[in-house]
This record gives sequence, structure tokens and C-alpha cells, in this order.
Amino acid sequence: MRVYLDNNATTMVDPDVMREMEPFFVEKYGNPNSLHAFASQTHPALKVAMEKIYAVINAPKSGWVLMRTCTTESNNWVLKSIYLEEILTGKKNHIVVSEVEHPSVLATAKYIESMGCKVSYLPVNSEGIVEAERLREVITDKTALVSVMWANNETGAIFPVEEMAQIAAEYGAKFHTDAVQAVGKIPIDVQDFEPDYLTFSAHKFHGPKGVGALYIKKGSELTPLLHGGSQMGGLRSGTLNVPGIVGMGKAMEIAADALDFEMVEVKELRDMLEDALLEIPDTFVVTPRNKRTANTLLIAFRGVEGEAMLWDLNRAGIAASTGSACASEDLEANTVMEAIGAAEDLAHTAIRFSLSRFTTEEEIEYTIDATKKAVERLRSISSSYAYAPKGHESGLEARH
Ligand code: C6P
Repeated sequence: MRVYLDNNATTMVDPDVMREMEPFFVEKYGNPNSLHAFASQTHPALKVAMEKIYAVINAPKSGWVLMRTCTTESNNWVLKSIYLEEILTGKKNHIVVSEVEHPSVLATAKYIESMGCKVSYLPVNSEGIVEAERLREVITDKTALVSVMWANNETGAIFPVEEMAQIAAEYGAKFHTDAVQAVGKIPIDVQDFEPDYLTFSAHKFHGPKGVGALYIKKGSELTPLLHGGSQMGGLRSGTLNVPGIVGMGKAMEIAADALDFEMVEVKELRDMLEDALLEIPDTFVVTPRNKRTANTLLIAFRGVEGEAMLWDLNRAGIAASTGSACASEDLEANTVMEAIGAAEDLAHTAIRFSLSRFTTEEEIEYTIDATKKAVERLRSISSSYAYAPKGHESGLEARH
């Protein structure tokens, strides 16, 4: 059996999305900015797709939804543009990010820091959650931007972005949230708490790779980083990815319709997996279930090196991960496990299982069985497990 449980890294394209995209490769391939029928053939589908994208996040007509290649691009744009406009000009001198942001925010923040900007890194609590009150401790009227993700990619932990956006506004700072792990998993309404910027990618909710969106609130427009043509009002130049945008629109529409299914049925399967794996002794989960997205489980098996576990799972046909796919080659400990202060040996044992609406009960049963066997095998050959401190001495408790 082959089981895909790495949906926080990327997802399968929904066949209905694929069908919607198909005509825009060979049949209707005109550049939408050209002045002929090949171009205008693409306009109706582009318009419909954009309307769907605006509708699912409830973006007001006054705001911008700019189509981009991915969340990495959008996150870079937000941070670097704020640096150019607010920091380099001397208006402000500080930005705030969390310690557990994706590398596309963290590495960009570090780059900006190397250019002389002050950067504060908000810590997480023992549940892997950034608390809004921690923002109050560091924010000043010289803070240009607060950038905190909506849902964490490793634990699924949902952060109090509404409250943080409010605090940022009190100090005259812009607020950005990386919502790539939130869209399609929890309701999104940008008119609810009015972030200045919200970023996400289609490939996380069964849309195509290579297309993402950046929502910008009216009045918070950014300096373009790609100068060129007049596409997207000149804010984002470059020929539009027509099939990608059409696919993203369809994927968003389906994800919005499937939101209840995601929050109830996918959660049931995730909980089934979690309950069964927590029966294994010396097994830990960081974030409580009601504080994370329904599809995600980050679980640590003491004495079982994460990479060894992935090897066993992969041999059984199961795809999982030790955390963020971008960091999988460095063999570093899991970012969130480190941020909550888990002991070094335990931090290396975290495995992320991320489900989707295509995951079946049969696949979960198979995964439970294979994971239990792998833990047993790997612990039997683990010299560290025999001597490792057990149970609550780790500073982590199993959470149900
Ligand atoms: N996280 C993961 O395995 P792109 O690839 O640019 O569309 O998305 C980047 C990105 C940005 N923010 C968050 C919170 C993310 O989770 C990701 C992608 C994958 O966790 C691949 S590294």
C-alpha cells in the first residue's frame, strides 16, 4: 500500500482542478495581456478564478489579491519591501517575527537584520504557541512590521493572529500573516481582523504548484520587487500563469466547500492515528488537539531517530516527514521541538503526519500498524533508548 501523509509539504492536485486547468495549456494559451482573440479567450476564466479567490478569503474589492509563484516569494516581498520603505528610509527601525516561522520569513528576517534592522523573535510556549502578550513586550512605535504565521506547518498550532494584528495596529505597525497552512483548514476572513498582508499557495490545498497569492489591504501597497510590465497593476510584473491561476481558483472553491469535511472527518482520522500512536510508551505530542489544524500530528517517539523512522515508514510505502520539507536535508532537530526547549535527543525524534481529504481509514489503519512496528524495531536497536530519561522528565507530556 502507498500512503501519502505529507500534505503540509504539498498536496495532490484534485482531478477536478486538473480538468479545469487543461484547456489553458494547448487550446487557450494566449498571453492575457495581448490584443487578440487568443488572449481574450483566457479572460473569462481568469475573472472567475480571481472572483473565487477574493470570495474564499472575503477580500474586499478595495484590497489587492496579487498572483505570485508561491508563498516564499510573497513572504520575501512583504519583508523586503517593508525594509526598503520603512527601515532604510529611517522612518522605523524594528520588525517582529516568531521563532517558528517558515524559513521564507525567518531567513528573510535574518537578512534584513544583517542590513542593520532590529529584529525581535517571539518565543513559543510549552504548547508550541506564540502568545499575543509576548508581542506587547517587544513592540514599540518604531516597529514597522509584525509577521506571524496563522497556522504552524510542523505542529498545526493555530496562533492568535487576530489579537496580534490588533496590537500591531495600536502601535502603527503593519501586520503580515503567512496563512499557507491555514487556507482550506480553518475559515479565513480578512475583513474580520484586517491583516495588512496575507500570503498562501495553491499547492497546499490540492491546487497546482507554482502559483500563490498575496492579499494586500487598501493603503498598505508594497514597493514592487519585480519591475517590468503592467500586469497586476504594475505591482507584480511578469506574464500571468493562466492555468495556475485558473487551477488555484477552482482549488479554493473546492477547499471552501470541503472545509466542514476537513474539520470533522479529516480530524476524526487524525485523532484515530493520534490515539493509537499515543498508546506507545514514551510518546509525546506538543500542541493540544483543539489548538491545531485538523489534519496535522507532530509526534515524538523517544529513542527513535526521526530519519530512521522515515526510512522504515518509506519502506512500508508511507510518506511522512520530520518537519518542514525545506529543512529536511540539514538533519537539524525539528524547529518547534527546539523552540519549546525539548531535550536534544527528543527534538530529533519528531515525526509529522499530515492528512488530507483524500486520506482513507484503511490508510490510517495501515499507518498505525506500520508505525508501531517501526518504533518497536528501532527502539530494540537504539542504545540511547535504554538509558534515556523516561516520561515527564523530558519536560513534555502526552496531550490528548
Ligand atoms: N512548507 C513544509 O513541508 P511555498 O513552497 O513557497 O509555496 O511555501 C513555503 C511555506 C511558507 N510558509 C509555511 C508556513 C510553509 O509551511 C511553507 C511550505 C512545506 O512544511 C515545505 S518547506
